[in-house]
Amino acid sequence: MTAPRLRLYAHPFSSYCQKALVALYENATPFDYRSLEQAGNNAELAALWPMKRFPVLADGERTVLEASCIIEYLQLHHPGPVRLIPDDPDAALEVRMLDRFFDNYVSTPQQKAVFDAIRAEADRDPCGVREARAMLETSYAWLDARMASRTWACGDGFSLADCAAAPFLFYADWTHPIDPRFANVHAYRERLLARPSFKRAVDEARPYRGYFPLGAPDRD
Ligand SMILES: N[C@@H](CCC(=O)N[C@@H](CS)C(=O)NCC(=O)O)C(=O)O
Repeated sequence: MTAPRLRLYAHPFSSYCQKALVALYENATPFDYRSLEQAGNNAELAALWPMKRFPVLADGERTVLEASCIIEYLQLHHPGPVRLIPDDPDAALEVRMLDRFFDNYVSTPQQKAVFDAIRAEADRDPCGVREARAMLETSYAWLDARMASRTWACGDGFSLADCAAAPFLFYADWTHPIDPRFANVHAYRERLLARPSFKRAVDEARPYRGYFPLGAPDRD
């Protein structure tokens, strides 16, 4: 058997990597998982992308950065039966907009709170963390109203936006619990957790839960 052409540099516990993994698993796309738990793969990642952020996808000589762009790239060059970006340009715009929402207004404040906790006491930014937590509250409220009438972020079809929502809401709830009054967000998060592609990513990340700086809750 020939080795898959695609190489994904990723860590199973990373939310952005899970976002790309969900897309790969949705379409059962063959790829070589270059786990960053293995030191040699970190050196390869650094050679491809000096920022050393992950995930990074390599396809032959081509390097693709950023989880959203990886998902776009997969649909263009390695499509499968699940269309994560709709063909209709207007529907695609809505999907990309929600993808940006989950990245900028859920993941970014969630990571702010987590990374602050691993800084030395003197370097912490309590005001920034308060602002991040307030942003998460606003995001939960906005999303709750939106999800009252939808199964997935953009309606009936699972999309790029749901690939983002799954890991970002997963860790956001661990970091800044979603209030029970946001029942539509909780129900959406549960649907995402039940989706086989994301369930697989969550299960693969289980051995690393000890890495969560705020302490992983005993659930999910
Ligand atoms: N904008 C990037 C963000 C990627 C990112 O921040 N990944 C984290 C892991 S979840 C990372 O690389 N952390 C290591 C570091 O910051 O050095 C994307 O959408 O892929």
